[in-house]
Amino acid sequence: MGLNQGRQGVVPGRAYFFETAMKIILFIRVIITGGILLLACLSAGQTLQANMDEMVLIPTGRFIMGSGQEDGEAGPDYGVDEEPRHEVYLKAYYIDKYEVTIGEYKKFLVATGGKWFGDTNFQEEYLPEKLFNPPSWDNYPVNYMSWYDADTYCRWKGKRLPTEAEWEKAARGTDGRKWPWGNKFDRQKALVEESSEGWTAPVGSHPEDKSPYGLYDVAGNLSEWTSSFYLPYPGNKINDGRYSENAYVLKGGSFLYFGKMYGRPAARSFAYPAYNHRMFGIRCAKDVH
Ligand SMILES: [Ca+2]
Repeated sequence: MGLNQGRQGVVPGRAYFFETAMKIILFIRVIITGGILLLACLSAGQTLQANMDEMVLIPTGRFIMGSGQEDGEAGPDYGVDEEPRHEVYLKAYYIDKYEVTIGEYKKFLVATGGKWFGDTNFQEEYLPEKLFNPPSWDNYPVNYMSWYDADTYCRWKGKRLPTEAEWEKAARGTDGRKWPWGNKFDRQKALVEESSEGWTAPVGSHPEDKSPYGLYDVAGNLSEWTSSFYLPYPGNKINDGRYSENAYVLKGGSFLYFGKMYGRPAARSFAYPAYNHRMFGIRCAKDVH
């Protein structure tokens, strides 16, 4: 009995020791794995945030701007205000790879004490708080931007709004293609009226809506303000009275615009600078020094 008792006393002791050791090892492994996962998540988040502010260098050179008979029939296939197709020479510049996000715009509001007013025409239906507060919206493009909002934001970033020509070259490349991906329209490649469910999408989430220079969401998501007045191109004789030095050109289609017509980088739309809309967003440019 004494021997058995002794053995019984020894065996449970070893089991307890090994069990405890295994628990400690398991605990350490859980801590290490959790730490690695946490670091990975933080790293991914930082990378995403850093990328949101990334710019692309557009090199010096000529590109084909506007539209002409090569693009079909004026009216049904392209706007008469896009005529004629013409070559434009631009010096090198930088332009944002993505539309400015809500997350990036929040930093501006915090730093300047500014307010985001949202859609002043539909305040009850589209409260800014509805879009602004949830962190999950941070990678969506900031919208309801007036020209003044867009211009002020870009200046605060040490940047500026692109000219219409700079925007079109960055979106279209140099070869005169109709859409960023080529000459055939495909509603699934971009967030445009034909493919959207009535709202914006996180920037860069339509990888095929990518320009030859690597800009995302140029055919869709939001239309973007430029620093150019809405005026006829040299050689365009058609004037329906809409041209104005009080209105600015917006470029690119949107989730509420028909992509087949307005998703083309050559397409032109315009608005007066104080007007904001849920289709209007920002992409900034910068000089090369
Ligand atoms: Ca866009």
